[in-house]
Amino acid sequence: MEISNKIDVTDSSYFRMDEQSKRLLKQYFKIENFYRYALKEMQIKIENINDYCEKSVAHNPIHNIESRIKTPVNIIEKMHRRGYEMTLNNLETKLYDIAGLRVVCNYIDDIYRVNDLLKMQSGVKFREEKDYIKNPKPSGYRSLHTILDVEITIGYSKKIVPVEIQFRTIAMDMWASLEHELRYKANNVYTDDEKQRLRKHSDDLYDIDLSMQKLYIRKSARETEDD
Ligand code: 0O2
Repeated sequence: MEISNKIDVTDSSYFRMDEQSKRLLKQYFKIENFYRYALKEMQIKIENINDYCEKSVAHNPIHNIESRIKTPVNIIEKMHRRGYEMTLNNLETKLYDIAGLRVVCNYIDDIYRVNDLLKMQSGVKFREEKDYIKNPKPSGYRSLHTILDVEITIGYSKKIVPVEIQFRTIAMDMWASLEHELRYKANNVYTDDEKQRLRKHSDDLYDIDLSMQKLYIRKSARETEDD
């Protein structure tokens, strides 16, 4: 069965899916490569920005980049949760995070610099931005989410493909990774006390981010004076 190459057929969520969802996944798998190519293109653009910064200001803003395609089960879950009809057109025009990159930066300023430079790149078009650094989620989650459209051609077909880029510092990434592990893997529901502790840890890490950035700015200023 064609679908078995793309999905873990032992995943019980797949068997529980209604026929419309299964049909949608079959259609999606035919265009999935557009999302893969969009990820690659966007990642190269981001790596080039990192190189540019290293050469122009002797500083690598990026610590590491991760990429992922949303799992088929999560795509269907999001379509259901949002109440969208299970059509390929809805999937293509309403889900912007099928292709996702996580860009972990060294300092908060680096996030905004790389994001600005990325939005200026040729071949990408800005769609939307959610700034959970300036406006953290009540959980304490901090990141800048930017959605950019990139035009992808495969053979004779062209598509405009959205890519979600999550920018975070190392500290924000540590918090989000551990919180994700605590919440999802254990299927955990937090008590009020645990919620407060998680929020406080996020705020403390943000203070550390600000302080590390000040140290970096001071060091850079000293180096400029020495020149
Ligand atoms: P995955 O596997 O990374 O896709 P959504 O929740 O997706 O329906 P929306 O508005 O599209 O709603 O997304 P939002 O809240 O802007 O961003 C969702 C993604 O941000 C999540 O993806 C996480 O990667 C991250 N995120 C948002 N809030 C939290 C949080 O409180 N804790 C952690 N650890 N991460 C968060 P998914 O959905 O987890 O899945």
